Amino acid sequence: MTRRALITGITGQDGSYLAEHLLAQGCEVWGLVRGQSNPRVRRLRELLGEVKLVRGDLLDQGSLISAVERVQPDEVYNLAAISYVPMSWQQAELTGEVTGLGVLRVLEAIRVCSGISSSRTPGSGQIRFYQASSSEMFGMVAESPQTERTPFHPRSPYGVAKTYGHFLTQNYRESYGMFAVSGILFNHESPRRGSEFVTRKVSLGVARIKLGLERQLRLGTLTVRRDWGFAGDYVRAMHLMLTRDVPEDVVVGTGVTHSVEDLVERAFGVAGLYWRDHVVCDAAFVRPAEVDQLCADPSTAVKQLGWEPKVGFDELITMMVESDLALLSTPGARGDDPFGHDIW
Ligand code: NDP
Ligand code: GDR
Repeated sequence: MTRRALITGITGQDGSYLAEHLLAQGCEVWGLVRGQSNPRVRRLRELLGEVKLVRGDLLDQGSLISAVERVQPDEVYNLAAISYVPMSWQQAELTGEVTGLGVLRVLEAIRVCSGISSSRTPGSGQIRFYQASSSEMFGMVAESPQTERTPFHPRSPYGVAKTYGHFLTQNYRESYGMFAVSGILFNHESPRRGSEFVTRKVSLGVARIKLGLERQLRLGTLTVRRDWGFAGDYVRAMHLMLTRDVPEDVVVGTGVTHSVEDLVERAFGVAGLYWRDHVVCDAAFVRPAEVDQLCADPSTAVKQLGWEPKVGFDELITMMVESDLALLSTPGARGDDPFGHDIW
C-alpha cells in the first residue's frame, strides 16, 4: 500500500529534497504550509507539482490536529523551525514557540489523532515521527567528534529550543511508546539553501563579485569550523530512520570539518578569484556566543542505516558557486525582487 508522509517545513531547503526523495520512493507526499499568500508555496508548486498541500502553523495546535486528521499520515517529518541561529537572539521567544514548543504541538496532534491516552501504551500508534534535531545542541563541545552520547551545551536560543524538542521527542517515545526519533544533523547545504546561511551567502557573494555586481563580501568569524554536507544526502538518512524496527536517535554528518576560511578560499577559487582581495570581516556578523567547532562521528548512521554521504565538501561548494553563477547570469535574474536570489 502507498505510504503517506506529512512534512512540516516543506517550503524550506530540506523539505524540497525530502519531498523529492519520498516521491521517488513511491510515497504520497503532503506538505504543511502556513500563511495566507506564502511566496515560497508558488515556488514549491513549480518545483514539485505532485506534493499535496495542507494548511497549518506550528504556533496553532488546532491547525496541526486538523492537518493530521485530514492527511492520515503513516509518517510525519517535523522540519519546520525558525532555523537561522542569529535570529534566535533577536526573536528568542518566537524561536522557543516555533522551534521548541512547535515540536510539542506536532507530537500532541499525532497522539490525539492516534487515540493514544495519557498512559503509556507500548508500541501504540501507527504514525512514525521524525524530529529535525541539530548539531547546535552540542554547542560548546564536550568531546570531538560528537556522537549520540555526547552531552549537550547549546550556545543560542535556537540550540536551546532544539534541545527541548529533542528531549521531548525522546520523552514521547518513552512515555507513550510512540515511534518518535530525532536525527541529529550537522550543517547541510545546497543551491536551495537560504542566502542568510554562510555557504549560500558566500556562493552568491562570489557570483556577484565575478559578474561585477559587487566588490566585497562582508562576513563574521572565519575561524569557526563546521562539518558541511549536501542536503540531498541527508534527507535519505531521515527516511531511513523511519524504516527501522527500533526507534533510535542518530547523528548524521560527514566526519570531516572545515573552517569558514576554507569555505571562502574554495568558493572564490572556483570562480578564479582570490578571497583576500574581497572578503571583509564585519563585527555585525559576529555572534554573542559562538559554536567554535563541530565534527560528526557518523558511525551509527553508517552501521545501522547503511547511510553514507555521496557529495564531499569540494564538490558541494563547486556545485553551489556554479549554480549561483548560472542563476545570476540568467537574463532577468538580477532584478529587484529581494527574494529573487535567496529562495529557490
Ligand atoms: P529552512 O529555514 O530552509 O526551512 C524552515 C521551514 O520552517 C520553512 O519551510 C518555513 O516555512 C517553516 N516554518 C517556519 N515557521 C513555521 C511555523 N510557525 N509553522 C510552520 N512552518 C514554519 O530550514 P532547513 O530546511 O535548512 O532545515 C530543516 C529543519 O532541519 C529545521 O528544523 C532546521 O532547524 C533543522 N536543521 C537544519 C540543518 C541544516 O544544516 N540545514 C541542520 C540541522 C537541523 P515558511 O516558508 O512558511 O517560512
Ligand atoms: P549555523 O549556520 O549557525 O551553523 O546553523 P550558518 O551558515 O549560519 O553559520 C555557520 C558558521 O559560519 C559563521 N559565519 C557566518 N554565518 C553567517 N550566517 N553569516 C556570516 O556572515 C558569517 N560569517 C561567519 C557563523 O558564525 C557560524 O559559526 C545552521 C542552520 O541550518 C541551523 O538551523 C542548523 O541547526 C545548523 O546549521 C546545524
